[in-house]
Amino acid sequence: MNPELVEQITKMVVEKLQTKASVGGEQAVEEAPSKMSDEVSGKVEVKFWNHRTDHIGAKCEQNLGCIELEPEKEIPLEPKSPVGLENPFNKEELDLLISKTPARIGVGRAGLRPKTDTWLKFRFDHAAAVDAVYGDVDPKILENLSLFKVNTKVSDKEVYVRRPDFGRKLSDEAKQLITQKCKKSPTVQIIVSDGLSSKAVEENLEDVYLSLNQSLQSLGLDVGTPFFIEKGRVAAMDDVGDLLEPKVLVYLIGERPGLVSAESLSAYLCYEPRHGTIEADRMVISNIHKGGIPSVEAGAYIGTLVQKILKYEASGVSLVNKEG
Ligand code: B12
Repeated sequence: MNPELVEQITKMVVEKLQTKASVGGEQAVEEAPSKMSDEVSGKVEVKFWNHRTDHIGAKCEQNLGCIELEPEKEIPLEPKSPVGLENPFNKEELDLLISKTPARIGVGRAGLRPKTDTWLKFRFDHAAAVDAVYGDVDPKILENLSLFKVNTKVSDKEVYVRRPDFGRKLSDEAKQLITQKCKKSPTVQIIVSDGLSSKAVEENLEDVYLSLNQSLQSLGLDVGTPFFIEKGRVAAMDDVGDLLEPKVLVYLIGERPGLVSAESLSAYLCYEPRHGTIEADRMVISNIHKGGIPSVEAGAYIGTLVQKILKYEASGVSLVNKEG
């Protein structure tokens, strides 16, 4: 996306979240970026799935870095996929259910089998998921963002899939390179990994990264030297924490593809990650993709979350406990 547009949107989201924080107290920073108007977002399609209208306004379950949804004016009654049932018992109810989920419901069947359309769509989505896991990130994207590349202890994708523990450890060469090239003890360290979807990185990284940086800059935070970890797992952040000792680490990583999206990115955050950090002290903003949280808004939002983590000197469950 064009950098000026990214800047404009980032500024708006950060300002909005901060205004809400000053008006509504601490809780407001947790709110998700809302729908941007079409004039501002240009071609950005902002669409949040709003499955649980009854939970609107409530805090997320366990508060683990969840994003709250803003109330939608009206529930779209248009079905997201054509109803495959010829004579549904209650068509209105079925349309309503379908409008609330991207899951494959109401697709009908032909005898005992799925219909051809349904089956082909399933095969297509499954192939996209496999490609996302086994593909590599286009090196041009890393070049554009000046990210140097390091490896984990994983040799190839088969090993990556079978041995998550290898993906959680940096190789010895990686440790050397990171120590040589990166600024020590930054306030914020950003790292990126293909994780379980290189497609997620290709589709979303540039926008998330740009708006995250702008958001951190506008908050006056000092950012370290970013880099890319090939075939990394979330807990590889602990090795990076030991080496660089950042206050907050933001880890942008491809999510395990589902049959709804194969290009979904997550941002895992942690205050002072170190070897031995417990999972409960990490937090995640997931579902960053064009059918979920749009990348530019996600980047801006992550910046404000970093600010909150710094304020409480805690992340994940510890942050929730400190917030009270
Ligand atoms: C696989 C998965 C799991 C697996 C992880 C198994 C493993 N060792 O790989 C299991 C079943 C254990 C799991 C558990 C939980 N999960 Co989960 N999980 C996922 C899923 C489907 C994919 C994650 C992924 O691709 N990660 C990237 C790869 C590369 O990471 P990895 O290094 O291989 O594995 C690590 C991460 O997956 C991480 N992780 C997984 N879930 C969660 C949740 C949170 C809050 C955190 C901080 C980390 C985390 O833990 C793994 C070990 O370090 C996502 C869906 C999504 N759209 O992202 C939900 C998702 C991330 N999980 C979620 C939740 C709520 C949980 C639980 C809190 C559920 C619970 N009530 O116990 C726990 C917390 C686990 C934790 N580590 O703290 C939510 C988070 C919502 C949010 N925005 O906060 C998601 C988005 C699902 C959803 N839509 O509700 N999860």
